[in-house]
Amino acid sequence: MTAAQFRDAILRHLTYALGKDPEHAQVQDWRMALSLAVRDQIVDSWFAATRKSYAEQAKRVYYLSMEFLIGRLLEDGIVNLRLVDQARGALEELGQDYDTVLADEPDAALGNGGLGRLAACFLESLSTLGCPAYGYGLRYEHGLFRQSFKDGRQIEAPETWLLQQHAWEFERPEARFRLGFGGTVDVKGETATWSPAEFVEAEAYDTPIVGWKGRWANTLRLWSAKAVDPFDLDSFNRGDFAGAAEPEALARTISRVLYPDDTTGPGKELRLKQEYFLTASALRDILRRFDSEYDDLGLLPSKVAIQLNDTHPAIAGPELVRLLLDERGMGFEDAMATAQACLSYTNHTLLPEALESWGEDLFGKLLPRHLQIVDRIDDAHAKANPSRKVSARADGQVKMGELSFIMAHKVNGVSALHSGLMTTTVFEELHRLHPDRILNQTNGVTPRRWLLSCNPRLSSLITDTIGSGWVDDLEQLKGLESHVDDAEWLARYAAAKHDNKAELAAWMAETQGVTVDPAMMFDVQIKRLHEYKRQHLNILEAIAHWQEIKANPDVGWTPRVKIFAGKAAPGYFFAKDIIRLINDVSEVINADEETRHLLQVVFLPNYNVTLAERLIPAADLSEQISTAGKEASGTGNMKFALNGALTVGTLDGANVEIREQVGSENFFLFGMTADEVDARRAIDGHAAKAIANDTRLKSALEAIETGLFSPDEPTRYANIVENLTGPDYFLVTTDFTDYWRAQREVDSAYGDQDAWMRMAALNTARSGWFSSDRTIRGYMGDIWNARSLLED
Ligand code: NBG
Repeated sequence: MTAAQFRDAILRHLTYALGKDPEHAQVQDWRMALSLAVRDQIVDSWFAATRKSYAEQAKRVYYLSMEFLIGRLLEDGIVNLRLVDQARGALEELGQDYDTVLADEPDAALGNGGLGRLAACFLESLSTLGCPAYGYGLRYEHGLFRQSFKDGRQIEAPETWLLQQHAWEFERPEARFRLGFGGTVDVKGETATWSPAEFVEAEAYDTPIVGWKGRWANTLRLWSAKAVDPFDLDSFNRGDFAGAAEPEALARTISRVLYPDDTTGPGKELRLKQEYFLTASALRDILRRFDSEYDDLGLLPSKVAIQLNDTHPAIAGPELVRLLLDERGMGFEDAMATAQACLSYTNHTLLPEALESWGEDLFGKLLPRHLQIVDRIDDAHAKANPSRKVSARADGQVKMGELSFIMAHKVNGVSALHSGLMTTTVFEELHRLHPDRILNQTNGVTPRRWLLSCNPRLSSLITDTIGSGWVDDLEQLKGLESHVDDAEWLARYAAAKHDNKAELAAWMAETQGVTVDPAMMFDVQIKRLHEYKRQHLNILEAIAHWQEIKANPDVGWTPRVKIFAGKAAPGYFFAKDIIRLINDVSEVINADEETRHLLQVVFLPNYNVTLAERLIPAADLSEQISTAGKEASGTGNMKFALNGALTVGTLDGANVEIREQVGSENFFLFGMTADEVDARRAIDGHAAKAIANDTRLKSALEAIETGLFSPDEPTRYANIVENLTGPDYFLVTTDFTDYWRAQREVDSAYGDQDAWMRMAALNTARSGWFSSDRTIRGYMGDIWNARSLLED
């Protein structure tokens, strides 16, 4: 497609699909017209892929996830179809600025963090690899809240991405299922008839997800909740207008909001309803598609692979058994075996508070038949494993982790360390009973979005150097290694980084009113706020650093700017206090004329995928400083390394593998190991001991405690100080000393820019293994037994 053809397509859509006269079109009209022109191209490969999947009777992968953090899709589509030059040229001819038009797209924040973004990277890799697959999720009207700051405090506003038009979804009014909740169960022998008390309808919205070079496109199918009878005419006729609208409002609640929490189960009825709504709609859709092709349910496991993204869709086990047993006439044993052969489960966290469980009263009230089936599953498992102590039903709770494990033929962790810890902690006993079930699939990120598209400067240097094969064979980046000692090449690498930093600095000046010098080290920590991720360790070190600069101004400090971004769950008050503390510290430090050329702190509001795409290419230092054993994997850590930021990090999650890949000499390691953490926590008064041994830590804590950063309210951070000087469960104080040491090593390394850039380039060259293409190949081979339908 030429730029001229593209221009004509844009004009046609603007005029006839959107009904806008080019004379009066606004930026969103151009964005929509461009999107529709791009979408046309995607639809062609989408249909071809679907036809081929049917023609070959291929096995399909179904990825069930409560979150898909897809972000913007327009640039993704343009880049994957390799239409960047044409799109740019076409818009130019039409008098429009390409970047402005792209920036108008809403960022679809249908996820909280890593788990949701991983699901989005996986969809893109599944399409790139030509593996027939569907993502199933919920079409939240309101994604993750919009964050702003008032006096340093986090303010949450509802996110309204659907108010801005976008072109990516196709509503499918014909793809509807009626789902029930509550009611009664009439048991007859093995089977039962469930008569729900309440019904809601699930309607599908399809978004095509196109892979690299547009060779394949899979579907993301998101369900929206609708009332069975949207409007109560009787109430309306009585003049009760609110009552008339009530059925619709109630039903819609189910897909209205994303739970703003990625590590704690809110334990609410609505959340369980959402989980069942997603899972039950997906399973009906899967069986409907299966029925259209086959009439032998015995074939199900060879045609259908269902991946449970964490325990949120764990109700899939009992629901699939119920459908096979009560509605399809299969015996219980066969139904359970068939379901197990189709299902597999990914665990994303070891934090005990995040392992879902539901009170049996709530569970039985909403899903009475499922509770009976959970019991049968659990009994069957107990009978087959008479020595077992663990159970999917304990203390009046339905335990979704155990249930998922029992109902899956494979269970995976998301980094080598995490998968190992699963076998010795949460799933120790189940692992002993089923030693072949747990395996590891280390996370990955799609190089199309997280290098090619977000970092055009570095991408074109790479392509100039080794050709473009790296885009879908990321290990080819190894070919850069032989260039890192070529001064001229390294200067080009450094120039790309510098220009990315200058661009970010200009953006920060323009949109945030913050001035930073791109020559300073850009030290970045971006992720959800959580005590285990230890943003407070980072800010404590910043305070100590500032105090030390003031005490010794002339020792040749390396100038740095610490950049933070991330949201705290609205009910997680400690995390919100950390945000406020960082903002307060930032205000004081940035106002200090003596030091501001050496140290600045910036907290950027409303972290999302788009902001990550802006920050990561410009980062020098990547902060991956979680308490060892707590971060299951991390994926931001991979994006940073790929884009040439060096990591300061603990031996946690995928940091371990990153360090192995890039070389320990190109990674700043500090802190305790996961084993040492447990031993240290057992020591009485460990925090007090750590503080007594480190005068810098002591005085940084004192500065907070005495209200240096909150003079109008000196006790504002009493909670944080009490925690850190008392229980300090996440061992911030113990790791502080070594963190400080590592940071000073970072400083001196950064002082030698040639050596630093060489290390950065080696990080890029050696991060090829962290492509989500590699991860998805692992799932396809080890878990799904699925194959690519692309011909090479
Ligand atoms: C998160 C982990 C991350 C991991 C992502 C994706 C949850 C429950 N877990 O470490 O905290 O990278 O999952 O696997 O969101």
